[in-house]
Amino acid sequence: IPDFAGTWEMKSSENFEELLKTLGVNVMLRMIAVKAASKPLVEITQDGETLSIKTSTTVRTTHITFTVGQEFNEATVDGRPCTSFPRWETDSKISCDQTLVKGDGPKTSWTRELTNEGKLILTMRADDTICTRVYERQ
Ligand code: TDA
Repeated sequence: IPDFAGTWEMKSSENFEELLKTLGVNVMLRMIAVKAASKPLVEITQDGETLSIKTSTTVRTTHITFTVGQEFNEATVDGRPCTSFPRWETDSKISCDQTLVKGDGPKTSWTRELTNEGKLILTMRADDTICTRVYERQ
């Protein structure tokens, strides 16, 4: 099992605003979100296949805890409650499909992968839009 634990800072981000656009977030909220999301702090603790991920920004802090293979509740990037199902896509990559608790919206999911170089790659997807963010340990 890969070790995701650590304090991570973001080194690059692609398509974050496009993702919000696909999710239907209006231009004013997008501006605020893009600025806030440019400097996230990600703190991960891990116990076996149970991960706890705290993501802090100036406008929103989220904290999720899940065990790979078990459903949990979280929210999509635009803040809609969803049920998530994380599973191993490879030895070092967790892939998580999300289902909205109510209403319809774009199909969303995320992946978190640890590379051989010790980087953490987060992807977030809404329909065909994929945002990729690369983190390194602080
Ligand atoms: O883990 O790097 C990550 C993603 C961080 C996302 C931060 C989102 C900040 C605020 C979003 C507000 C959305 C408005 C609808």
